[in-house]
Amino acid sequence: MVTETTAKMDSLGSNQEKGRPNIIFIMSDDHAYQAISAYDDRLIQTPNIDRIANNGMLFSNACVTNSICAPSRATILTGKHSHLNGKTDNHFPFDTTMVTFPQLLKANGYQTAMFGKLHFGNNPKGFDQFKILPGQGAYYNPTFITKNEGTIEVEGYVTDLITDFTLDWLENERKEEDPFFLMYLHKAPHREWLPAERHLEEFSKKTFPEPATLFDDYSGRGSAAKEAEMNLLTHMNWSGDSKLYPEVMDQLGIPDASGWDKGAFQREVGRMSPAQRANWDKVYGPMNDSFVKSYHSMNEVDKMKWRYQRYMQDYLGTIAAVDENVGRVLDYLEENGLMENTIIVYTSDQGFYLGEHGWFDKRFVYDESFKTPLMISWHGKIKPGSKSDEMVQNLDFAQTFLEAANIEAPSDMQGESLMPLLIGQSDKWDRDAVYYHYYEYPSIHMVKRHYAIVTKEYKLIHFYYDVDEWELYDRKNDPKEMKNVYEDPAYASIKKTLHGQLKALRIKYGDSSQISQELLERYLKEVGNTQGSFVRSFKKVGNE
Ligand code: SGN
Ligand code: CA
Repeated sequence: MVTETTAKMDSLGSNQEKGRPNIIFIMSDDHAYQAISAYDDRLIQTPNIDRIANNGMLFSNACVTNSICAPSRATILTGKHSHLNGKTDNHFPFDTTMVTFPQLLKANGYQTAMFGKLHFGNNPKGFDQFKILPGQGAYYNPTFITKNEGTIEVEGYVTDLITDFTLDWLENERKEEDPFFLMYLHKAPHREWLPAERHLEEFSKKTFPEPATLFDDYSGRGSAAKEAEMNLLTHMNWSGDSKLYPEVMDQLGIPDASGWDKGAFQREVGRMSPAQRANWDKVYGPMNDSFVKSYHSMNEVDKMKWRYQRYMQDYLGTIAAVDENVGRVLDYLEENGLMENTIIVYTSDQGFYLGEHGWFDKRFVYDESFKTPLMISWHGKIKPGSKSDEMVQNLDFAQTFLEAANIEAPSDMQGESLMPLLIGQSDKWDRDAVYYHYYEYPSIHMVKRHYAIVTKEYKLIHFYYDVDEWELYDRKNDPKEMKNVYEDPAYASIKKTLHGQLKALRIKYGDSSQISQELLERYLKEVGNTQGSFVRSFKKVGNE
């Protein structure tokens, strides 16, 4: 019997074989869609990233299955939800026995390379070449783990260096005769947000509009939002994040509440060469001086406003370098005739809070962290300037790329190929709900374990483990997600329908209370239940 795939593979003549597209997967770390001008130009202009949207399709409802770094990457590479690929949180290393789509691309004649942040606790499989950051990596003079040269220390700024490696591979290592798959993975704009020297001054002078919910008191939500430790005023590090010199904290009597605030500053700023440090001090010295002068007259509102501006200056400053460097890569592709048959993706491992609900960080299924930027261009296949509001997920990349490369996807992958949407056959796309599950708790930022179903109209969430709370949001009428309507009688029938749909989705994806329980026990055994900024212990309350 001839299977569909064999037929597909047999029908590929050598010319068609050559016609298989190259794929460049550009992903930044923690890049909020609010900070890409193709989505929203109030905070920053990103003309180069926007080129991908202008040449292709912009997705306004792209989302992740689990809003945290390494789990998102594992979902991307395996095409499976966290409970099946095993990478539920940042603590456990990736299970390298999992099949990933780059392995399949490589086995089918693709050249494969990865540069930048992976965060798996082990090296990637299925890559001809890689230079990756150990763990989170550093902004200044970072270390890289390489496939062929062991560990190397490189002088320079991380975003520029990852791009240098990428361009060097395209120019000097890539063979013209075979298609390639390239993962170009930025560390920026991950915490502690250190912009490149050339952007320090420019961004330190900017003032940014505040989000409407900066002073959210979480009154319309349950205990998960109230107990999370992501607030700009109360949980951000003064030195590590807001870049006060440690001695300024001492001088002003600001305590090191997290226990690693000053250490975080030293870890990053301490890496700079004397010349880099001198440029840094030129900008951050005066900023520290003026803060010392005004600190004692500032009330809590003033402090929150100051911290928001400092946060945006540094966070967006790191994005300026990402945008410039994406431009370098796009220019190279254009100048070398590679735009013709290359799929270019720009995305992030998840979204991020830029002061909405008073927060930074991610993890929640609430929109700013659940959604993620996504734009894809492919000359001649995707209509330039097109848009999609379909609920696509990071779960879908593996099957999309395998289909583009004419390779049959393993039957246990759980996504959907985006191909119908990309080529304008949206009638062949029928997903109406997605599934979400976050696990890393108790841990830094203290976002409780939860799972959810999300449709275009509603979001039904269950927080479990040390609580047993449900939340329901009306996404159309309450887009900022300020009011949990779970107990509102007006939503009784919607609630019932969503519960049924959630149950069906969990069965479809193979998730269950039993699996959650096993994963919880694994976590508590290995990580403990006293993580977070402050030591505490937990009593299990809710069955999920
Ligand atoms: C670090 C950050 C956290 C962040 C996690 C996970 N603190 O611990 O704020 O949530 O990484 O981020 S830091 O001060 O050490 O940077 S993730 O992108 O890797 O998931
Ligand atoms: Ca991340």
